[in-house]
Amino acid sequence: MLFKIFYILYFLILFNDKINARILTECEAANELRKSSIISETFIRHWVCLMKFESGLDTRFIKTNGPLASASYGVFQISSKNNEWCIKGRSGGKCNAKCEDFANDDISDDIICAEKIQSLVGFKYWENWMKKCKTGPLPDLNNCRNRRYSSFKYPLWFL
Ligand SMILES: [Ca+2]
Repeated sequence: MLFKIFYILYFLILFNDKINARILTECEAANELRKSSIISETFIRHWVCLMKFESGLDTRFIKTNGPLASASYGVFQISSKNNEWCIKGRSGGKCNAKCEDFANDDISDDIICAEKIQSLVGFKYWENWMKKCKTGPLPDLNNCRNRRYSSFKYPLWFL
């Protein structure tokens, strides 16, 4: 009986977390990038494409190969590998950041680090950019500016 209650609680917590996950729309992503004022307008579509194919625009997405392996964090999938850009559990790396901070809903710090990676390494840092975005097609953001952005565009399959 007790086990069943825990089981139900566990799934409630799990679902609750999924429901709270912030999946950006392409327009919201573009907006966040513009708001940062460090991303060149020329490359906005490349950035949105990159975010889409790296993380599905999920600000909390973490990809890991086990507790001791490196992991990739957040909407830009910034890797903890070799502590190069960020460090697990404490600030450090070239972005002087804690990797976990790249997996929350405030992506302003993520954008700063991603821009740094792009300026030092280039878009080729992102494997999925190479595969999906380098030669296009890039997302069409023409309808973004005059529209109210829906925040209820969550796909149903995530449940
Ligand atoms: Ca963040």
